[in-house]
Amino acid sequence: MNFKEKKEKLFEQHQRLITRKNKPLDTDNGIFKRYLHPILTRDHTPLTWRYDFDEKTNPYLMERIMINATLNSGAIKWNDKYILVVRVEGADRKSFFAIAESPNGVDNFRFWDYPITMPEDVVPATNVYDMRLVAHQDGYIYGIFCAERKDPNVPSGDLSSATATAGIARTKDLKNWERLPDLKTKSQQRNVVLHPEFVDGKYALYTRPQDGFIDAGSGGGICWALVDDITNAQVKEEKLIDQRYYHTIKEVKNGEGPAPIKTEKGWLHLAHGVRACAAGLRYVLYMYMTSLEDPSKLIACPAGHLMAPQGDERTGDVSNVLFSNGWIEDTDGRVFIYYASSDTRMHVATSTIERLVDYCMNTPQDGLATGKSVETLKKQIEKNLALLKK
Ligand code: M1P
Repeated sequence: MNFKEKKEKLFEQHQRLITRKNKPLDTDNGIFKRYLHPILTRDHTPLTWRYDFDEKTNPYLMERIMINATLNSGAIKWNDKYILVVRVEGADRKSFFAIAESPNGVDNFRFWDYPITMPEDVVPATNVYDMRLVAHQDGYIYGIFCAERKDPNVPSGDLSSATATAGIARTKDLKNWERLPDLKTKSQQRNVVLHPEFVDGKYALYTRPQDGFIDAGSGGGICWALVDDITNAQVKEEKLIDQRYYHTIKEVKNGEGPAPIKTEKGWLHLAHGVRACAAGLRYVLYMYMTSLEDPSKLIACPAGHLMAPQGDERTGDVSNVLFSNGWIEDTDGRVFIYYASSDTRMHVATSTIERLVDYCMNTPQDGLATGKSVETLKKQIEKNLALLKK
């Protein structure tokens, strides 16, 4: 094949992949539906990012800039399009943000020509990732993300100690981003999320205080903090709202997913929980609800996970991980849950507000001990056997 033929073949294959129709899987647990294909993989990224199409400088038509993964994406419905701000990770291990849009939320995701140019804070970050997109009451769309830097306080030979801070940026058109100063907090922070409404006239944040870059340690869980000024955001006090417990899916760590969705019954939250096992850390998705009157007050916490890695989702760069930082509530009540598997690729699952609220309010809580779990199970069996005998 000559250069021209090879190039045409590449474009044909790419077009076939990005226009592939997706369909819900047959399995249905009544809560959500998974889909057959991942919605974004590294192969979905534009060929113009990866290849130099000049035969003189690239006679072998090599991939000059390789992409490693497309993962943890923020989401928003904007101008009738389902928009993801994707964490794209290059082969060089640097993540950056790029927008992919779809006409229907489940397939035909296409990247915009250029990635986002994110302005730096005073100290430039080595890496940025996991943006949560929030259309705030103040009229801006905010993107809060993790800004990672080499820890300046370790000996020069230590090349793996890092610091995690919440980077804050805002936009009106998703193209031009204004970077605000990073969030100032006592501890390191990842998984910081902006609440979409003012609370007592202040900006409200979900935080996840950490003892170090990886270790959530004494942080306790997902917290809540009010901030006077988002252009110079400072957390003075954090209130624990979703606590971690021994021998649960969130024993080691948890973190807020996307910004919560407001429903008639309360704020609907999606989060990730982490536990340790012989295979390493296991990340699953779980839900909880907080009160409309006081969004920092827990009103429903179904036991266990909503979604755990399944089938091909189990393996990837960081295996046994589901992570979500984006979902979209549609005008007809459908909810598109965007999640990444094993830090490698993006998927969608669909549900509705009604189903997710029902799941949160009517799934038994975790009794935190095996005896309690058996009691809960027996009650359901007893009820069913009586019903089935009629
Ligand atoms: O590798 C799994 C996830 O680990 C981190 O999440 P957390 O801070 O909750 O441990 C993040 O680096 C995330 O991007 C990653 O998916």
